[in-house]
Amino acid sequence: MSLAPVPPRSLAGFLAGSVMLVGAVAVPTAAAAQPNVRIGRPAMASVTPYINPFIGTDDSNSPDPVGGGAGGSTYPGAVVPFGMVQFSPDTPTASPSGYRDRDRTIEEFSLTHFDGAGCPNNEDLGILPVTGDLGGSPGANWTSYASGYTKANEAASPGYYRNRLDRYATTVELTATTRTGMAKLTYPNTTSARVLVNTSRSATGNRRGDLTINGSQLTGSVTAGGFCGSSKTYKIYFAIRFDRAPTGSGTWQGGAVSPGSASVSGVDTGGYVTFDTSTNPTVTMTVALSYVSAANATANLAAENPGFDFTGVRAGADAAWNAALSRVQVSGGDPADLQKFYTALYHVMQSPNVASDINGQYMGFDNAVHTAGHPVYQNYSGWDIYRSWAALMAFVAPDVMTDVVRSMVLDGQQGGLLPKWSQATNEDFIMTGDPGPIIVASAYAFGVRGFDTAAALALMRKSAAGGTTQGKAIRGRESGYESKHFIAEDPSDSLEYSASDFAIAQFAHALGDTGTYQAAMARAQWWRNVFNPESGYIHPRHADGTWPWPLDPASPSGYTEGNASQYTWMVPYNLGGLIDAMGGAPTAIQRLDHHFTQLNGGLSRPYFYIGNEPEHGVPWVYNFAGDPAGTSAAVRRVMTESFTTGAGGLPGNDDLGATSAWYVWAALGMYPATPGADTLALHGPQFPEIVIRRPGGDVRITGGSATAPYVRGLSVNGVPTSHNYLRYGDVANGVTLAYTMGGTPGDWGTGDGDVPPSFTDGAVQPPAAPRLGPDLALNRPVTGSATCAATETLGRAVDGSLAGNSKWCSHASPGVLQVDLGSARNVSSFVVKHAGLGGETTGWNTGAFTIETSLDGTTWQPAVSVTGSRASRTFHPVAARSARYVRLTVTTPTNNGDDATRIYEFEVY
Ligand SMILES: [Ca+2]
Ligand SMILES: [Ca+2]
Repeated sequence: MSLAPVPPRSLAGFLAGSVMLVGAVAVPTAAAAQPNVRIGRPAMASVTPYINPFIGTDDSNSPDPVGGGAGGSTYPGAVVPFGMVQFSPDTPTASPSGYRDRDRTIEEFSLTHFDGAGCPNNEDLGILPVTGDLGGSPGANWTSYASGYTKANEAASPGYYRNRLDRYATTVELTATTRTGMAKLTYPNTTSARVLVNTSRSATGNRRGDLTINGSQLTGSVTAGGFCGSSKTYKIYFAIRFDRAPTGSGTWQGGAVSPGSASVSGVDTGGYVTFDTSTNPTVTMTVALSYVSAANATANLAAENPGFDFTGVRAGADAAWNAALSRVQVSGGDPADLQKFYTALYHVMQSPNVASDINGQYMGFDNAVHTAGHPVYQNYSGWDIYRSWAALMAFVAPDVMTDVVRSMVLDGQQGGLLPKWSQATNEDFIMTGDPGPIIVASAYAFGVRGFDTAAALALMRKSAAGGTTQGKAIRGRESGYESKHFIAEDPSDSLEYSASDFAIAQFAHALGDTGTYQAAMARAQWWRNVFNPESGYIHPRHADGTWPWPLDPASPSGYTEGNASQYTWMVPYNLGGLIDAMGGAPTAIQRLDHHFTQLNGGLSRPYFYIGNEPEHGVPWVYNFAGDPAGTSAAVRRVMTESFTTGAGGLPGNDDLGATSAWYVWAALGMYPATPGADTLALHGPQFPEIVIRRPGGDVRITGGSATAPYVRGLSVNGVPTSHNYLRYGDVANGVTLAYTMGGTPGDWGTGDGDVPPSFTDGAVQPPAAPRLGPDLALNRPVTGSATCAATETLGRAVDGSLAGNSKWCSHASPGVLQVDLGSARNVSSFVVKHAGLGGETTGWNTGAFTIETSLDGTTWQPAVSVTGSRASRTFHPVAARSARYVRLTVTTPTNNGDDATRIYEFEVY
C-alpha cells in the first residue's frame, strides 16, 4: 500500500465513512450510507487482508497471569466496527470470551461476545445447525449436540467467519451488519436439516427466554447479563428470518421436545426449524437484535439486512472495516508488523457496541426506553480502557468517540454516574477506582467536544463526592479517602481515586471551574501518601498511618492485580515528583532497567507485566527521566516479544481494546502518557510512513523504522525540536512529524527541558533530587569479604546496575567492601542501594553500616555511621574531602535478622 498519492480527505468523506459504521440512524442520504463512495478521492488499497481475527484467541506465554487473563480473550467471529452483533463460535473451554483456538469442538454460534474480557460473558442466543432426528431435548442436553471441526476448514476475516461442522457435514458461514447477523448454512442431502435456536443458554447461566415461530420467521427474547458474578440481567430481543419455509418446527423446554409447537417461554427453552436440503443444500438465515423490543429487532432486520444477499452483506462488512481502519494508513513495514498493527486497530474498534436501534430508540440506565438523535453505545471496561484506549479513539475516530461520550453522559443522567464497568444498561461495578471521569476527560483533552460538558462535569463531581449509580457508589471508599488522604490497606485503589481526581481537575480547569480544579488537584497529589520513602515503593498503609513491614515488592497481596514493584510507577500525572522521591533520574532509570528484566512477568514477580493494564504506561517513565532511548528499547522489545501474529499473540486480556490500543500507540511512536491530560510522549514510530486522517487535518509521520528504534532527531512541521513529547494542540490541526531514527541512542530528548510535563498544582512536591554527577566508584576495582555465591561478586556492587540480581552478597561479619577510585578524588556524598531496590524483601535492607575514606588505604577517616536503618536506598552527604579509597563496613546486614549482607550498589560522588 502506498501513501504518497492520497490527497487530503475531505471532512464530508470522513464523516460518510464513519456514519456508515454505526448504521443508518443519522445517515442523511443513500450515498452517505455506501461505504465505497469516495467522491473526489481515488480508491485506497484494502487493509482488511492484514487482519487476523485469530490473534488473541488463546493463551499467551505469560508465566503468572491474572485469573482469566492468560490470553487476549478475543473472538474470531463476524462483527462490523462497534457492532451490536458479534456472531461467533463458542467452544468448550473458552478463552474465556467464547472461543479458544486450541479447542476442536463448537457448541453453537451465538450473537454476543466481548473483545477480551477476563470473565465468561455473553454468548446469547445460541444457533446450531444439525442434521438427523433430535435425541435428548436440547433444553437439557445442549452440549450433546456439539460438533467437532477440522482446523483446516476454519477461516475468518473482518466481517466473515467460516467453518465446517464435521458431525453434521455442514458448512457454516457467518457475516454481520451493525445490528444483524447472517448465517449461510450448506447442508448435506437430507430431509432433516435443522437449525436449533437456544433462548436460554448463555456463558453466565441458563435464564428465561421466549420464542414464537411463524413459518420462516422467529421472534422472541433472551435474558442476558450476569457478567463477572453480577446478579443483574437484561433482555435482548431478536427477530430471525429464513430464506425459505421450513418443512417442520417445534420447541423445547427442559427435557421435553414439542414437535409442532409454535411458542415457548421459560428457562431451558428454545426451538427448531427443519428444512429439506435434498435439492438445494443451502439455507440462509438473518437475525437482528434489539435491547428495546422484538418489533425494533424486526425493524432493524428490515433496515439493515432485508434480503438474503450473503455476498453483498459480507462485502459491506469488509468495506466498513476498510473505512474504519484506513483512518490510519501505515506503509513500508513487513507483513507481520502490518498484520499486528491492523489487527490491533481492528480490536480497538470492536467496542463499545451500538445499543440503539435503527429508529433511534435505546434502553436507558433507568430501564426506560429513550430516543436519541445519535448512535448510543454500551459496554465499557472502564478500568482498562481509560489508560490509552480513550485517547486513541478520540485521536483516530473522534466522531465515534463523540457519540461514545454522549452515551456515557446519558448513562450518568439516567443511572446516576458515568459508567465504571457496565454491560448493556447494568453498572456491574467491576474492578477498582472511578474510571468514567478519566475516559471523558481524556477524550476532551484529545479534542472531543460535541457533548454536554457541563453535565459531564456535574457527574464527575457527583462521583467524587461518593454519589451513586443504580443504587450504589462507585467510590465506596470516598469518606475514608478524604479523611485520611489515602485508602487504608489498598494503595492501588488509592492511586485509582487520585488518578480520577487528576482527570476531573483537568476537565474542570478546561471548563473554567477553578474551585473544582483546585480541590481535585489537591486530592490527586495524595499519591504521595501511599509512597513510602523508606521502602521506595507505593506501599500498603494501615488506617493509623503506619506501614506494614517488611514489604515484598513482588507480592500481589494488598494490590489489585499487581504488586508494589508494578504499581509504584502509576503516578502518570506527576512522574517528575515520583522520580525525585526515588532519589533522582539515575536511580529511577536503574529501577526501570531492573523492572524491564521481564516483559510479561505476571502478578508475583517484581517485573513489568504488559498483559495487564496498570503497567501500560510504564515504558514512558524513561521519557520523564530524560532517557527516551530507554522507552524506545522497552517498547520495541514488548512489541516484538509479547505481541505476535499467533493465537497467543496478545500478552493478556484485550479488555475491550485496551491492550490493542497500547500496541497501536506503540507502533505510531507516541503514547498518551498522562490519562486525563493531552500529553503525547514520543519514542519513535515503527513504520516509515504513517498518515492519520483527522477532521482538523492529517497527522503525517515519516522516518520510522522497524530496525532503528532510537529517535536521533525530530522536526515538527519542519522545525527541529528536542522535546520528547508533544501536546494534543501541536497536532490537532494537522502536522508533519519527521523523525530521524538510529540503531543506537543519541542525546535527543535528554535535556532537563525536554521531558513531558508533570502536573504539580496542589502538591507539596518532594525536594528536587540533588544532581550528584558521575559515580566515582563505577566499575572501579574492589576488594572485600567473601561472597555468598560465585555470581554475587564484590564487583556487582559497583557495576551501575540493579538488574539481573546485580548485588554483592556476603555472610562475613562484618561484611567489608573497599573501592579504589584510582586516584585522590573530591568526595562529598555516598548512595547505597539495598535489597529492596533489587526487587527483594525490604527486610533484607541493611541494618547498620559505616563508610570510611582513605588517601593511602591504610589510614581511614570516618565519614558515615548508620544504625537502625531499613531503607531501600540511603543517601549520605558529608563534608567534602579528598579520598582515593572508600570502605563500606556492614555490621548489621539486614533489619529482619537474616545474616547476609546484600548491596546492589555502592556509589561515591
Ligand atoms: Ca486486564
Ligand atoms: Ca549492581
